[in-house]
Amino acid sequence: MRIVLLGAPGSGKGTQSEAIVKKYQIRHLSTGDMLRAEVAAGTPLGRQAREIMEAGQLVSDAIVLGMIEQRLLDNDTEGFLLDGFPRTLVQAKALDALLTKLEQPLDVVLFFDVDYEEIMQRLLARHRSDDNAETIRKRLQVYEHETAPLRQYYESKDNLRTVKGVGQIDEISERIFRILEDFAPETAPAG
Ligand code: B4P
Repeated sequence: MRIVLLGAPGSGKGTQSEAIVKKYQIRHLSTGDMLRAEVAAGTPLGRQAREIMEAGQLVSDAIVLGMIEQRLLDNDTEGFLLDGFPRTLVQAKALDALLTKLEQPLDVVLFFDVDYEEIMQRLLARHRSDDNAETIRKRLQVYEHETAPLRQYYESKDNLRTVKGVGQIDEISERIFRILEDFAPETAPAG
C-alpha cells in the first residue's frame, strides 16, 4: 500500500504512522525524522536545516526531494508511508513524476483534521526545540500557505480521504484502519 499523510504540524502524523506501518508492514518515510537525524549527527545538511526548522520554516524543496528520492528508489517493501512529505506543491508534483516513473501510483492521501487550538496545546506540551509558541504560530502560517493547498490538489485527483484527528490515539488508528481497508491488497483465498 502506498500512503501519504497530510496535516498540520502536530496533527498526529508521526504518532499514527507507527500504528499504520506496523499493521501493514510498509516502510515509514518521515522527512521530519530524517532531518532531525541529520541535525543530531551534525552533518552539513543538518547544520543548514537546523536554523530553518527552529524558525518554523520549511527546508528547501531540493534538499527534501534529494533525501526522499533515493529512499523511494531503494524501497524494496510492498509499499510505503510518507509522513510529512510532500509539504509544497513543488514536492507533490515531483513525487507524482517519480512515482509515475516507478509505476507505483499513490493509493490514498489521508488528511488529518485537527483544529489549530488543539494543535497549539499538544505541541506546547511536547517541548521539542521547534515547539515554542512563536515557532508553532510560524509553522501553522507556513502550513496554511504552503501545505494546505495540497488538500485540493489531491482532492482533484480523487486521492484524498479525511480522518478526524481528535480523540484517543487508538480510536484514531481504528478510524484510519477502516479507511485503509478499501485500499489493502486482497489476500488470496485459501486453498
Ligand atoms: P515533522 O517532523 O513532520 O513534524 P510535525 O508536523 O510537527 O508533527 P506530526 O504531525 O508528525 O505530529 P506528531 O504525531 O509528532 O516536521 C518538523 C519540521 O521539519 C518542519 O517544521 C520543517 O521545518 C521540517 N520538514 C519536515 N518535512 C519537510 C518537508 N517535506 N519539506 C520541508 N521541510 C520539512 O504529534 C504531535 C504531538 O501531539 C505529540 O506530542 C503527540 O504525542 C501528540 N498527539 C498525537 N496524537 C494525539 C492525540 N490524538 N491526542 C492528543 N495528543 C496527541
